[in-house]
Amino acid sequence: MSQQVTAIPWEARTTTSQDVIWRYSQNPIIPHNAIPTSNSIFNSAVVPYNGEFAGVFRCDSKTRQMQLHAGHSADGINWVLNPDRIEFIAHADRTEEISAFQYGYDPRVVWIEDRYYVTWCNGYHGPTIGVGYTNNFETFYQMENAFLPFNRNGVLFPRKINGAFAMVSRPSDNGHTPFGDIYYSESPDMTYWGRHRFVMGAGNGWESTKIGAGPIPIETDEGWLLIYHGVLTSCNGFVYSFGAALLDLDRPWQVIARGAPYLLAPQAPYERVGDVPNVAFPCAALTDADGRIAIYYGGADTVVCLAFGYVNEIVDFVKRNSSV
Ligand code: BMA
Repeated sequence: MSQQVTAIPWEARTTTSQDVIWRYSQNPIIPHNAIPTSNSIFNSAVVPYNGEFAGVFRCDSKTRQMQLHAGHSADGINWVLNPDRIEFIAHADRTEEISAFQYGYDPRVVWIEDRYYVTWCNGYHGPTIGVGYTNNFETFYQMENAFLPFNRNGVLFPRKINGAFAMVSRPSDNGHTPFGDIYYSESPDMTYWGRHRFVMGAGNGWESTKIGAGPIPIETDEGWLLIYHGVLTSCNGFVYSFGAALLDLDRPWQVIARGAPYLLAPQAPYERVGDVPNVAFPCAALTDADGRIAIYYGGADTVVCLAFGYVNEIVDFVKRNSSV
């Protein structure tokens, strides 16, 4: 299974941009109605696959069920999504009584060792972290949930750390959680998770209500680059922006630096207007050998968008503007 891609989506920074990352001029890249049954398509995860790209997409249906669909793309921008939702097959150790599908949303996807793992917010008496895998984006297997409810934003690291699978997550409640900190957990086998560590909590301003990990952390010489969403509570409700932090490579619960300003806040029309206004919610990022990064994020819980930058510029920004 090749992890190499010829080219990630890219558009150069405009001469007028003063920001660390910048939006794709052709946003949104996936409209709300890309498949006949969808009310909205957003908060989705993509990876390199066989020289092209594949992904798992959050498609809320016209009955307003939160569902996961597979998709493929030659260029990472133009996507063909499967009109039928993913029907997970129970992995060998998964017992019947937890197999019924309630809902699935906010997927993340990562290649670790021999397969693509998928994590998502899985309905099991409330939201918790579902774990599954695929090798071909056609057949998907579901393993045990990683945690008890309630939990959201379970994001795997792309390799074992200290011999164990590693994941950050955000314990929560069964509603529109008005709190939320990021924790680190590890597992010898992707089933039993423990050794939980506090990573970081809600901060100032744009991230004052709650935070949650976004794309799969990116390994750099300076630490794991964690792009994460932060939420503030305005008089009109939650506002979802995203920023970045650097975590220690061997002890990722130790925060080396945390950018005080956001990287991107909902300011474009497709982030401000939609089913849930004022949301920019990242779930995936592609990087290339030249240090470029393409960040996939949901706009206003309605569409999929792209933003671009350079990994080293984001790392420098986080270090220069660190609040820790
Ligand atoms: C969170 C999740 C996200 C969503 C966000 C804003 O709780 O449901 O999928 O983007 O709220 O509505």
